[in-house]
Amino acid sequence: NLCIYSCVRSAAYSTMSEDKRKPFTVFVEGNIGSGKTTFLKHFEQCPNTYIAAEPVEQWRDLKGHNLLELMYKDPSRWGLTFQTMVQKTMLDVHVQKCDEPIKLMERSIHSARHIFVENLFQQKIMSAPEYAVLDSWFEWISSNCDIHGDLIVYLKTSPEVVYERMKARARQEEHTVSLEYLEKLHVLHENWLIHKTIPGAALPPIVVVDANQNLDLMAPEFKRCQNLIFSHLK
Ligand code: DGT
Repeated sequence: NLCIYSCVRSAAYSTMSEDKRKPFTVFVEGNIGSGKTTFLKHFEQCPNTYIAAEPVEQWRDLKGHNLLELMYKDPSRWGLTFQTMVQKTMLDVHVQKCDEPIKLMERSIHSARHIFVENLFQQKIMSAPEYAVLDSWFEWISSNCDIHGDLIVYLKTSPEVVYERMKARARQEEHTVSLEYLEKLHVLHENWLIHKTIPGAALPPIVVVDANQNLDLMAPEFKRCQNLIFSHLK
């Protein structure tokens, strides 16, 4: 039924005028190692769905420079440079033309701003002038570009669980990432998506998924989100 419904929806979508072609946009958010990639993989088989992976490879190789590595090695020197690149590449993903009625994004420009930039500033790793420059770009982008989301799927984890996962996957750049860092990112995610304490951050509806359990066992949870996302299609 879902499949027939999506085909009808897709046919209707393709006859819409260009300016009405706004896909139902979902941001998949959560701590490092929370399972965002696994979640998106689940949707690869779904019809009418465009999956936008996070542009990590662009951060690892910008004309031969590994900005992700530089940021982890010396965040006070490279934090602004890295976040500038993140903001630019995430904006690219937000405004990318999408011919499908559903668009799933791994993270968003919003988490870059409200989680990572915020953390660098709060920890006094990023200076106030650097923070102000990034923030003024973020404000300009918010007013002039469509970075709106219709739903956030929050893969909620405990820092200890993602710390173990991150160590197990052993991504080269992340070997210096501490449990303490993951705890700070966790608190920022909770403040943003659960306690909703960030002033001015307009939030779409949020689905919270318990992502602490083994990712292989999460198919039913992913299915629940899939049904919910498809049910939002008008
Ligand atoms: P997953 O599939 O949930 O395990 O997700 P990951 O860990 O592959 O992807 P993600 O987005 O949590 O992060 C990839 C790496 O990039 C990770 O080392 C954190 C880092 N990262 C992502 N976005 C930002 C950002 O805006 N600022 C900073 N400082 N780091 C970021």
